[in-house]
Amino acid sequence: MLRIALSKGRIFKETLPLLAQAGIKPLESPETSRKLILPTNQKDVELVIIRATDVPTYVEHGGADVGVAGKDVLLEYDSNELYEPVDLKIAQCKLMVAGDPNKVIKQQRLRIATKFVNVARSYFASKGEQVEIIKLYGSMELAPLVGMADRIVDVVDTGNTLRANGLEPMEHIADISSRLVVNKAAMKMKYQQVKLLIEQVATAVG
Ligand code: PRT
Ligand code: MG
Repeated sequence: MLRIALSKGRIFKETLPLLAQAGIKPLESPETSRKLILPTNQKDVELVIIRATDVPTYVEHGGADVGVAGKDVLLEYDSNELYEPVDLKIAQCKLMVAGDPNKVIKQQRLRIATKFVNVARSYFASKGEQVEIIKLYGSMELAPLVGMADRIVDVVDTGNTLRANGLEPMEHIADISSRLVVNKAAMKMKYQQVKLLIEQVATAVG
């Protein structure tokens, strides 16, 4: 059995055509099914549907053999135990520092609200800036509005969410796309199956 970890939403939608090119089609949709394990048309391939931020954890610990995760999630997870053989070029966005550039900042240290605490810490450290990191799990845009933070670090696509909340993209940290990730043991133990999947998916990406 080859188990593939995916998150619902944009990653699932954009991975589906790539899996189809590898001959893999789920028998149910995660949007309508309550099942966490979705069988596919190939009896030795199944999909597990989990939170985007849990994908590297499942793949590293063998809960899944392979998975699809955003580079933002992988940068934050920061593991040496995952292979990252294919850039799928899907779910593209940018990791950015954002804020209200017109707002006067009184604190000596910038207060940064983010769910990407490791990425934010190392980004500001690389600039030689001492900052205070405030960990959030979502809706980062709210933190500057209520005066809790001076900046956020978040993924930005169109920037509409920032603008709708009076914020602007200010500094570019990294270009983001989703990656195929592979468990190291699965790479050895299921070499033929994993190698074929990598090749077919890489071909589908073009
Ligand atoms: O939703 P959940 O908390 O479970 O996890 P998640 O938000 O990480 O999952 P999901 O499915 O929303 O995102 C999965 C991956 O998609 C992320 O890890 C990124 O790699 C990638 N991606 C691409 C994005 C976006 N584009 C994106 N626009 N992830 C999130 N967004 C957010 C953005 O932060 C903003 O809040 O979507 C909103 C709209 O963006 P704008 O800039 O177009 O307004
Ligand atoms: Mg989301």
